[in-house]
Amino acid sequence: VTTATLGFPRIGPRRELKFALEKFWSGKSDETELLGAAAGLRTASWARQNALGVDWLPSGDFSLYDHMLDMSAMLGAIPDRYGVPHGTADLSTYFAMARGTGGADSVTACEMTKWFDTNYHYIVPELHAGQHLALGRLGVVDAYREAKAQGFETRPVIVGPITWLSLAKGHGIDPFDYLEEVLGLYRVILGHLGQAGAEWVQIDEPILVTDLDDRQRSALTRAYAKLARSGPKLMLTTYFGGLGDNLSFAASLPVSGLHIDCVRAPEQLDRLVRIAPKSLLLSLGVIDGRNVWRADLAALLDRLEPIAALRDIVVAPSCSLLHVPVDLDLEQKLDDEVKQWLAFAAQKVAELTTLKTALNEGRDAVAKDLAASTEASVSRKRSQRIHDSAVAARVHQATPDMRQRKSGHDERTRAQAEALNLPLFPTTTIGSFPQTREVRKARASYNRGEMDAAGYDAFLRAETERAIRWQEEVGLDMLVHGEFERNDMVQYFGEKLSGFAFTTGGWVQSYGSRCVRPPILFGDVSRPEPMTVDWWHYAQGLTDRPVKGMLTGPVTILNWSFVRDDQPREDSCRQIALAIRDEVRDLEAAGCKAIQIDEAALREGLPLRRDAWRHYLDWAVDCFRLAASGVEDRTQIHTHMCYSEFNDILADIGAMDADVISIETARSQMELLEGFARYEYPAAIGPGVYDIHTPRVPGEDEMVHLIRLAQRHLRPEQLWVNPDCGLKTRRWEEVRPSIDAMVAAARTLRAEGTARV
Ligand code: THG
Ligand code: ZN
Repeated sequence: VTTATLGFPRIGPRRELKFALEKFWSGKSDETELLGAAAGLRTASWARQNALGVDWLPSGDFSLYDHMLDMSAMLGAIPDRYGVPHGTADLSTYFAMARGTGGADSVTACEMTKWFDTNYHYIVPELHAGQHLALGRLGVVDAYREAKAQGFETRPVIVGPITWLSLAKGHGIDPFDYLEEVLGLYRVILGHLGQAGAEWVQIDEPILVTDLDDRQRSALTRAYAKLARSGPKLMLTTYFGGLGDNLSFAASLPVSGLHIDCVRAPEQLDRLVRIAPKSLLLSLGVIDGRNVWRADLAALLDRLEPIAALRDIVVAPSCSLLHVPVDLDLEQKLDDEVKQWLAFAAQKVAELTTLKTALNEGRDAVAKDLAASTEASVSRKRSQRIHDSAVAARVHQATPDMRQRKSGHDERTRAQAEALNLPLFPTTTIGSFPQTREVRKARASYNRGEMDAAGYDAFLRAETERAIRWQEEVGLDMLVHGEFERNDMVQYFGEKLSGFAFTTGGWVQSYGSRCVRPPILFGDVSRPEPMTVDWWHYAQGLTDRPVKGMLTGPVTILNWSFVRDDQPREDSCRQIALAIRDEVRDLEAAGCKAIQIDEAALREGLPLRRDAWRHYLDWAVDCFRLAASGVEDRTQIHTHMCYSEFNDILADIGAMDADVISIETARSQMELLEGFARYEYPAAIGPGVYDIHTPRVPGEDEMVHLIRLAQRHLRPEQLWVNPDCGLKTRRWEEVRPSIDAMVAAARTLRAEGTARV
């Protein structure tokens, strides 16, 4: 028995990569310094995993921005607009693809989207008709050589061709038209790795855990027939779920090893062992790479010992450790009880070594480690901190009428019109305003204890007041307080709810240099006291215009947290929903007339397999309704959703029964609204009229144009005017003129509308 890791976090234990990248991008360091920092991180990561006892170290798992982008660069899949027709992507092209460039000859970045069902984003490969693919600089070969020179024998990692093609976007062509060309390049890459000395290569095909069509299957067959004879042995790696109906297909591909996810899909282990030929090396992903819980090692050994007696196996995390924080030992503020239940990347690697030793030498050889693991697992099962009978009873007693607004849309619309008295095409924003350097500096200094609570509070109040005054001046109709007091829309609520623990350094890469610190949902959830009412109250006290109450919805809090693995996700979600419901009612009681409950991550939480969608959507919508339905007809419930693909879940968005929904549509030119119209969506919609994901300031004309397009599909009374997402990542220099133009656009159309009447 040996151990492997499929990938280690790249950002470094203290986000060293983030700081090195941002220093380089801002011109304060040069390429040499950036690449030096990156090399230092790689060496440290190999040394650390090696010291912890990993037999199969990965190389090529590190990336300066994203591993999909690295693959695109190696295949020379560089869209024409970057102006390197037959060349290699140098560092500036690489970052231009990732982030776009500013200035006169600016180019837009490639699209970015979620990596399967994780909160990690990859850069979407683009393929055009007549595109020239050519071998680029082979970063993975360099990484393999670099490790070897330092005395580390590694197993290089690449994204597999069928996953790469399946996630690519074809412009006027089908990416699979490029199959043969891509396979030819993969053969060359594998050949180079073999020549450099790599005996094995890890080739990641997570697409195998999704529903495959015939074309993907035949492409897989074709690909592995070809690649199996390219030099190194292949460890075909699958993760994020079970192979399901693709299991025997995957096991029959002509590869030398197969990795499966035994955490998300433990049931596939026995099936695979039964059908896999002895010559196929099995790599079993038994340590959870998507969550932070310490494993119950004795229970795992019960499962693994009979298998290890029959054949050679590799024990591994379920997927790359990219999705968990680096090192639990750096946490100083987690209390000891919760801390002993957790394992971050480094601790997970150590767990693998314990498993391996027990399997090779017997449990006695690691008796102490096994006892500690069992003790932690028993302590977690029995802890008073986890089980709160009042919470369980409340979920159990939640009735159907708690999920139902008092009246239907028409009546609510009338009551809200009277309460709010808004013009046609009301203007608003999604909630957050720029988190400037000053805001972040004040928060950091407060967190370090340098600024006292009173000083920090005064600072936040001043920022909020400034934001309110500015919104009045610019003429927005429904205001927001700006969320200056919040770090992250999920973390903020996690810190206020019981049942959540939070880390000081538990960062996980979201995209490029951006990271998040997901809260850890460990126990039953309740709300000790109101979380947002004071800030809302303060902001509303400054103005006569309505200020929205701003909350994060239960499904998004759940999807962006590390969640319990000792009860179904939907049970945890209902508990969060009831806590949010309390907050909604408190806001209403304080006089708030419009409350936005964001479900940014509802769409992206969809299961990878279609047959699991129905169940997920049913409980997700149920949780939203549980959170939102406790108010009077006159109280307007808003929601916001990111990631514009909604056509396949429109009925469920309708079933959420919000009064106003704001969505991303600016980049798709309102196409999305066709679906809403066809579905006869009854409520109001704020289709984002400009894309906040770029620094570009939109003109009034283009927004007028977009709202006119929107009116082809929706009644004027149904339309709100807003940007397509929150403004926290933008600068005030961009926000001011953009919102100015947006308000002007709404006024232009209002005047036209009145003229027509
Ligand atoms: N919160 C959480 N997850 C998310 C988003 C979010 N996933 C999807 C999307 N939004 C990702 N977008 C971002 C945008 C900005 C940042 C992170 C994810 C960001 N992070 C700061 C950084 O890396 O410097 C740290 C933020 C902090 O101080 O907490 O800017 O909004 N959970
Ligand atoms: Zn959004």
